[in-house]
Amino acid sequence: MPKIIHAADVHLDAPFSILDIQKAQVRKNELRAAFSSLVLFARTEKADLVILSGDLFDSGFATKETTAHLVSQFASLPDCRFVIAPGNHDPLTPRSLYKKEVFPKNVYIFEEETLSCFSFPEIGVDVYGYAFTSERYTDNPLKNIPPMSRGRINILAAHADLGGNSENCPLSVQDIARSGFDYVALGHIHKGTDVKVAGGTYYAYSGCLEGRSFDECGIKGVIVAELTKHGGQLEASFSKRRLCKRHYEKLSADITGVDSDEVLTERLRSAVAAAGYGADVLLRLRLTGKISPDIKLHPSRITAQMLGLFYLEIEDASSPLLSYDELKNDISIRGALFRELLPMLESENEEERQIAADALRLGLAALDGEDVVDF
Ligand SMILES: [Mn+2]
Repeated sequence: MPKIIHAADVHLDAPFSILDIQKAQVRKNELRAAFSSLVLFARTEKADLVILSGDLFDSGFATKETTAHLVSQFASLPDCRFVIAPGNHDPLTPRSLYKKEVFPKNVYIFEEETLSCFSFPEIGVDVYGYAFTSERYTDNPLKNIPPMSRGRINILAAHADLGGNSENCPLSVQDIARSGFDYVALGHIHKGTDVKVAGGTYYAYSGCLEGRSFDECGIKGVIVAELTKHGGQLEASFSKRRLCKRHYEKLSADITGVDSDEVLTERLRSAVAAAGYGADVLLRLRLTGKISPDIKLHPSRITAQMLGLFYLEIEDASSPLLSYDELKNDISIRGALFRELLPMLESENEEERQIAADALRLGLAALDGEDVVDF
């Protein structure tokens, strides 16, 4: 039974612009390492075939180290076939890396916009596919499907936007249902999907190999497909495997009742632990809840290291705990201050709410005769 690994959207040499230079370099190396993990995984799983459904490179350029690494990785597993369908980030142009580099014999790259096929009779698999030849692809590659051999396992490697009205090869589920392929290995959408079935064709996005920003949260990896045919009848089993080194996540923590920076740190530590996040996580942490107006917290002083994370961004969306009704009806200058700030306190803009909350806290403290030196 042939074992097939489906991966996509590695985006080698992508920049990691939100991180500092050092961490960006770590992540760049990890992206390259994620590819090595894929090859190591293919080796240990004794995979017959690895399908890379587009955007292997982030752009038409890659460093010498990256391309050399890639070539040596492919060469290290000569018994495994690697099939590449260039996507919108790494289209097959005359100047592309796919043309400039010399890849080993076990690497098969689609070069045409129309469907073509790499046939592997020794494992009973035919892989169909096409290439983006520029950043745009608005044609439908499935409008002319060549006749397939029903006894073979027929796979389509497709960088495509399923259900999308886009310039990146829009395909519909109906296109897939009508296609007659056994499995459609999709790339382009970085959030992986479950394996679904339409008209007898299985299809899935593997998602990217390694998240690169908070738009790409969650565990990333590959799909392992074991497919076999008996008398033209398909038997299929699929599983997902984590391959990412680290993952991006978003989390909310209610900090109601917190009355000092120490308690805040503890509260956030427990929230992070409860979510099961550690040194492999880049976290965007949103603080919610109500904080007594006479307490000034400094969430920006909490570091990733303090919470045992690789990277941390804190977004403070907490609001002051106030008796709004009491202040609203307060006829003194305290009430006037509150009423003046109310539109800002209820603003959609988080920064504005925060400024108003600070202004109210300091204002009320000043009116109470307190020392209002802040920070
Ligand atoms: Mn992509």
